[in-house]
Amino acid sequence: MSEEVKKAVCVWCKGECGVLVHVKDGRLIKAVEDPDWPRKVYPRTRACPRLKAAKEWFYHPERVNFPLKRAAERGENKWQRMSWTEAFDEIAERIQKIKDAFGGEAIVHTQGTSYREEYPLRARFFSQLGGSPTYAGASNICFMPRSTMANAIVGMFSHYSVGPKSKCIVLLGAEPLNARPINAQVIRDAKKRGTKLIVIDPRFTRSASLADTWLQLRPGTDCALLLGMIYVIIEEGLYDKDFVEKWCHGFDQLRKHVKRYTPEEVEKITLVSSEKLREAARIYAGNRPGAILEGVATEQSQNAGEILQARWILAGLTGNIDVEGGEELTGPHPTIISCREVEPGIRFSPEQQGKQIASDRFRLLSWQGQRIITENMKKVWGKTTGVPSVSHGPSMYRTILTGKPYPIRGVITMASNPMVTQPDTKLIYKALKSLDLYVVKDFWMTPSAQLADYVLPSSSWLERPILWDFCGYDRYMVSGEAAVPQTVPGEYEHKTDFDFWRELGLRLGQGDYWPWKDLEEYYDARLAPTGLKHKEYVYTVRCEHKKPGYKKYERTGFATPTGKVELYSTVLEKLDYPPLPSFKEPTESKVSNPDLAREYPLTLITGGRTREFYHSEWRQIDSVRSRHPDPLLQIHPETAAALDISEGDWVWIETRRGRVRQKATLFDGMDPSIVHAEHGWWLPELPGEEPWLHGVWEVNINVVIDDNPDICNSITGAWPLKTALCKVYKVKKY
Ligand SMILES: Nc1nc2c(c(=O)[nH]1)N[C@H]1C(S)=C(S)[C@@H](COP(=O)(O)OP(=O)(O)OC[C@H]3O[C@@H](n4cnc5c(=O)[nH]c(N)nc54)[C@H](O)[C@@H]3O)O[C@H]1N2
Ligand SMILES: Nc1nc2c(c(=O)[nH]1)N[C@H]1C(S)=C(S)[C@@H](COP(=O)(O)OP(=O)(O)OC[C@H]3O[C@@H](n4cnc5c(=O)[nH]c(N)nc54)[C@H](O)[C@@H]3O)O[C@H]1N2
Ligand code: SF4
Ligand SMILES: [Mo]
Repeated sequence: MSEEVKKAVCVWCKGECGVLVHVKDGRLIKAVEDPDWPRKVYPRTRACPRLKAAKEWFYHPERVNFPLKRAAERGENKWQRMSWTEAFDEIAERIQKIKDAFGGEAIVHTQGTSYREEYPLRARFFSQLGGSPTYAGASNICFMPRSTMANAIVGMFSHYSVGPKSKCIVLLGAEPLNARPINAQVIRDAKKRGTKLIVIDPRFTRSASLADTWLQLRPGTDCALLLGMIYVIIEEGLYDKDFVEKWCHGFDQLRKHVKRYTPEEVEKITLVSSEKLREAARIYAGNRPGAILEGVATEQSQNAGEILQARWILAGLTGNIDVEGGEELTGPHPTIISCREVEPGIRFSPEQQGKQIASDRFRLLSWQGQRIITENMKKVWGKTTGVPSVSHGPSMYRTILTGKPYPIRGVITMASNPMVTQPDTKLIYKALKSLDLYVVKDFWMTPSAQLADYVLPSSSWLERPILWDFCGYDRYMVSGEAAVPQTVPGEYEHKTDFDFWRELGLRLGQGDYWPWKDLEEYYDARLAPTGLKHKEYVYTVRCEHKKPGYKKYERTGFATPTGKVELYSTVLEKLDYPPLPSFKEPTESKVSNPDLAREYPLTLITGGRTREFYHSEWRQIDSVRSRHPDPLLQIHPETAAALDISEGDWVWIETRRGRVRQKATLFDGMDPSIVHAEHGWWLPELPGEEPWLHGVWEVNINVVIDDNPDICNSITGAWPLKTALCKVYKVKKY
């Protein structure tokens, strides 16, 4: 047969690039940039190392192609092939056994990054199981805090909504030039038009090199910095008086509250000079409309909730909300049934819902906060995006170990790799090893999969249709850019995640809840209100972005309890949190713990994105790995010299929790007291059996990071990934 070329959208990272997939005789030949794709990204799609490696990835000899069952003790890396029917039957039986002995909540789920579109299907499975509302993963530190806080303060969310009208962009703990190819292009274009760019980052990033002003703050002090900006904007009268008067709730309380955050006081905390802070506040308030693009550093902080709250207060004060080029608010898609809407967490009985781990403690993202937000949203938008509630991973792993408040005996891990991406790896390891049942569905034998009883092969985006609706937010859904057909017929025994939940559900008496026989039928059902089938949708709607209009609040009010932008948050107050944000010093810093800092004098930031890897993925793909063979620790040349460390030396990074090694690379774009380690590292080339577990104890920075619930942000549950105290020294012999 001749070669076929199919249009698709790559979802291997946040580029969402239009691609052409070449297929011959049912085999993938290559995937390349689609020259007709209307939206450009930076770096260009054609330069993407992952896309170039598509075939290498797809047919890699180490890919898991058949269901596997453990054939020896856990961690011995001995496996036996089995059929899917056997796998489903056995797993369903073991789930039933756990449920009978300990209750449905004794089986939980760990989930991964947000681009796996079908993950809300787990809610369907678990609610019908009479099971656990506990799903843990990255959600407390990635995307959910920012979207939920936006929902709480302004009643909807705006995500990277800058455009030709934007006069100012603030990058707050974000580095889109590495992490977000779509937004990187938008920012470069804006810069060319003369848009002001403020970058708030302890490191001199690629974006910082484009900035009009770079605020080089001390890690973990964003909240103080933003409160300082709020102070300046209020005291210098730079705020939008009309908007504040008509549309903001709690201005007087805010004004009083920020009195203590004078630029001079804030300088002492953040180490950003008071002049620079004033300048930044004036640029931001004086160049409207503008938007703040918050990155993951805001969420991976012990001050996460307060930082995000302050960020929205700034947007409210300046009247930047729901204006073109500012923070454009988007509602739920008016017609399409979003992936979350179709899986209402509400199906859990209140009694089961109450069993969500740590939902009493970290209340904003748990069912408690989501309930308030959902009600608000419905009032204004008529429906909700179906906000899912998020459980607290660190608390969940501790529950596995203690059996308190109830036993958890089974875990299903899908599209995540907790042994690499979740902190306190030693604790995760103990917890996973102690289970009665551990199931992992992935493409690879990851360090997490090595601890499983069953490892199940998965279909990649090339082998399954996709309807990527970005959690139901209109902006993304209208674009329709990620409605993709299956482009390569599945080979071996890869199955979609949809099939996994459905087949398991069918065996556990959930027949009524799985009416669609495959993913495509499921998408057809969700697209039904548009009158289009998934197949038609793919080719009809391609990367169009219909704007939902501006200043919609003038008609409807904001979807908050007061109908206004809540500078003073009644939602947080209802959840028993302070209604106004305050700065708290990180628990590991020279200021809060000088004794510890004597032994561990450096501040460790982790996880700045690299252009090659996506979290723990791609380490086994030679063409990608050869571009970035080792994990890198950025260290200031002066610090390195004092420690006799040279470029390329292997160094130990030690915290009070242990040590791992990475290779030193000298970088003078940060304070000498800071080092920056890459995350996501394991070494697939090392043996999978214990004690190696593919090098996870050697190079995975999360081995030395803490996520004790006692130090997590009380509002969002965030664990600190950017502020640990460490010391660094040369590896003597390796
Ligand atoms: N290639 C690639 N792309 C990715 C990913 C990937 O793994 N690889 N991951 C994806 C995912 S899931 C996410 S969440 C996004 C993340 O994307 P971004 O949010 O843009 O995250 P980073 O690129 O890590 O940039 C975070 C920046 O915060 C800075 N920082 C560290 N500590 C602090 C602090 O205390 N305050 C402030 N203000 N800044 C600080 C760091 O120096 C870093 O430059 O990337 C996505 N895109
Ligand atoms: N120290 C530190 N740790 C961090 C971060 C940091 O900045 N610093 N960042 C955090 C952030 S923001 C995030 S989002 C998390 C990410 O945490 P994870 O989501 O756990 O990370 P990934 O490495 O992306 O793991 C995804 C796994 O799922 C597999 N997979 C991919 N697609 C699919 C699919 O469609 N189906 C199935 N079944 N499997 C699939 C991949 O092969 C991979 O093994 O990491 C967090 N961890
Ligand atoms: S991996 Fe990311 S940048 Fe590369 S083609 Fe896919 S979506 Fe685009
Ligand atoms: Mo993330």
